Amino acid sequence: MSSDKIDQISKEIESASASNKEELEAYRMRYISKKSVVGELFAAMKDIAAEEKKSYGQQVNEVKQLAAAKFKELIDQVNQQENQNRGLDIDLTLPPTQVPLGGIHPLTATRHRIIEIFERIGFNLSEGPEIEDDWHNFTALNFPENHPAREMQDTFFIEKNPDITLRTHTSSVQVRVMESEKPPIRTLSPGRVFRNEAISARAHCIFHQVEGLYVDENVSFADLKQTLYHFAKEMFGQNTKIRFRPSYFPFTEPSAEIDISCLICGGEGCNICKGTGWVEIGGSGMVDPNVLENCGIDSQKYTGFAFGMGIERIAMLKYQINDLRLFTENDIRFLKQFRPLL
Ligand code: 2U9
Repeated sequence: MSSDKIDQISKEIESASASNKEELEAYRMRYISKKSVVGELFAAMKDIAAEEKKSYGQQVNEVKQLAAAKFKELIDQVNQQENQNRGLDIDLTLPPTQVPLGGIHPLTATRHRIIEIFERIGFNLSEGPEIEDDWHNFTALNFPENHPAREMQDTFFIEKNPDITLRTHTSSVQVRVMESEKPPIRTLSPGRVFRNEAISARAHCIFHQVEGLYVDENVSFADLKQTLYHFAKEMFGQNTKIRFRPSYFPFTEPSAEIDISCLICGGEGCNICKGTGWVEIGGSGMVDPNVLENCGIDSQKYTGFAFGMGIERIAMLKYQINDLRLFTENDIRFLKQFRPLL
């Protein structure tokens, strides 16, 4: 095999080109593969005279390296070319594909709005455990030993241990706040609560509450009324009216249920308010002195008001949702009716 032949192959390699995968493969077959012309140069080694073997071997190795370097260069060229071609397929004048945006869940939006309203008038947020003991969920809150709310049909107990429950309200969080802080206390506790109820359009065994507590010297029922009136107007509109109906809760005395004027008919009477012109939004009252004392607060010096609302109930009124189960079914047709994140 002559040097001329080697030179000729080198020149061929130097001037080789490829503009697609097929030409690249043809190059590989001709100059890289075992059966390539370079392969043949190696095979011819056996016929080379002993004294020339070294120099011949060097030349052939150089051709081999040249072929490999050129191959790499051609691969890069072809890849680049293909990317450019792909780029040309894109019509830049087309409108972009819409990426569907998620929305804020109506319960989250309602919780945020409630918190925002109370934070602006000086309430802070407090959180506590969902698994509670009897003291924080019932006893400190003045529930009598045989109160029906303690019974199995209303409360979930952990492994039949009557001392450990899933909290039935977030008042337990506020007991913890009073035990660890001194008045003035102005706190809001939103959270998940659990009751042993059958699931229907109007009830669920898991739902969400916001409870508020204000304890200081000279806190009065008038403060409670004004605070909740302010909340109702901010949440449901400035024309909203509010009324209090006497009620009973073990933890407040006196106690009252809170109604607002019906959002749908403005008080005229419709099927949402069952003709009364009023809809209930929660309960409230002055914190029972026993509860203050149970939490280590001097009931001679301090008074307090408290209130509680179901977040589902507020969201149902606000967005006119008529079935509680919609909140947890994750039906996209329901969820996408709510404001997107943007
Ligand atoms: C402490 C003392 C008292 C919170 C209150 C209510 C009245 C009430 C219900 C509304 C609908 C719960 O979600 S619901 O079923 N809540 O009627 N809650 S007063 O009273 C407290 C809280 C904490 C230490």
